[in-house]
Order: sequence, then C-alpha cells, then structure tokens
Amino acid sequence: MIEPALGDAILADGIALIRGILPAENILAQQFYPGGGMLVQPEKKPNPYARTPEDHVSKVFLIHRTEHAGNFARDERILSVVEDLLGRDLDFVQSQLIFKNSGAWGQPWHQDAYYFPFDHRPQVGVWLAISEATLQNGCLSVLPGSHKQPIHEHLRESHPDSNYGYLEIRDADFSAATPVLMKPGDVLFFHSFLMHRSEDNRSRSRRAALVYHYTVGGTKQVGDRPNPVIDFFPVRRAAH
Ligand SMILES: O=C(O)CCC(=O)C(=O)O
Repeated sequence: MIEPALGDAILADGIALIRGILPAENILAQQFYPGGGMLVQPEKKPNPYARTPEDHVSKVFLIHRTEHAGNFARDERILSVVEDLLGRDLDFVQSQLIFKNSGAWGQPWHQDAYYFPFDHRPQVGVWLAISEATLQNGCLSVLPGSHKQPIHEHLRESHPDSNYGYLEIRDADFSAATPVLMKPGDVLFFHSFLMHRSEDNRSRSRRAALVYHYTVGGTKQVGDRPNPVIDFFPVRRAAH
C-alpha cells in the first residue's frame, strides 16, 4: 500500500504537463503531443463530461520524467518486490499515467510482452491505483495462470474510436477472467505474459492509474521497430 497522496501528486504533475501542451480545440488532430520529454495521448472516444484538458486524455507516456513519478520509480517498497521476482539487477523500462476518463473504452485483452521487443523476458508490471478501481469505472481484469502461455496473436480492435495501439487477443478462453478491485494506493505486480484487460469506464468520474515496467538489468530492444516509449535506466545493481 502506497500513501494515496503520492498518487495524487503524480497525477497533479501529469495534469500540469497536459495543461501546458494540449491545444484548446481539435485535440484529435495528433496521436501524441510531446512536451518535457513525455508524450500525451488523447482519448479517441469523446468524454461527455469533459470540462478540462485532462478530461480528454488517455495516457501520458514517460511520466517518470516528472518529479514525483521519477522518485517513485526508485521507491524501495516497489523495488523490493520486483527484486524478489527478477533478481538484484534491475532496469526501469517504461511508464504510463492512465486517465481512463468517464466513457473511455477499456484496453482489450493483451499481454504486455507483446509490446516489448526485448532480448530478455519476462518483465514485471506495476499498476498503482491512483483512484479507486471498480467494475463500474474500469478496473483491470486478469486471466489467472495465463502467464504460462506463449505470446498470442494480437489483432486490431474493432471499436471505431479505439485508441492508437490497442490490440486484442481473441484466441484464448477468457471464462476464468477475474476483476481486480483496488483502493487508492493499492499496487498490483504482474508478469508481462499475463493476459489482462481493463473494463470500460461506465461511471461519471475518472479512474486514474500509474503503470511501470521493470526488467533484468542490461535488457535491450531488438528488431528494426523499437518502441519509442521505452526508456531503460538502472534502478538497482547487485553489490559485486
Ligand atoms: O489501466 C488500464 O486501463 C490498462 C492498463 C494496461 O492494461 C496496461 O498498462 O498494460
């Protein structure tokens, strides 16, 4: 459990960034808005309750470049758990501040490892609830045991206003799907092969979360289409 005020401070840093760079109109003109070394991705599905710029945002990538999120990337409470899973040499991989505003579609079934063209697997995902996450407002659902399966085919999602990068697995049995209900400050750690999705936000308020990924120290991207939101840096090294 992380103090909810820390999640609120991370969210406030993200909102300050967004207010500085998002245009007042025609927000869907660009897939991403760069600023401060980060990338803001607008939500494609309109939010009927939008009043502020951040009400139109899906995600801020590379949010660990802001103050509070940057400190949290090295938080001992997080690293001690990740170390138990991956060992004592750890690199940070990427970060996302997810807004999931009212009306937003959930992210469909996927495995994070699909998005990580790396020479070492698996990675560990860390999902911090900034707001409460409920079935109504778009909590995660996971498929227990699915981290033992290989990477499945990921297909383009069928919603007309699906967010950029949302791909879905269709060739798996999701009948054992389990929702993960969380309070602000709760943290979920998960294997990058674990199939998961998030529910649609059918509530009138935001469901905010921070997502980090960690990997074994020295992991590198492979292939000719490197992921632009990857930012490897060491967060822990074993004493030699
Ligand atoms: O929080 C969400 O809405 C989706 C997060 C997720 O599935 C991910 O980051 O891989």
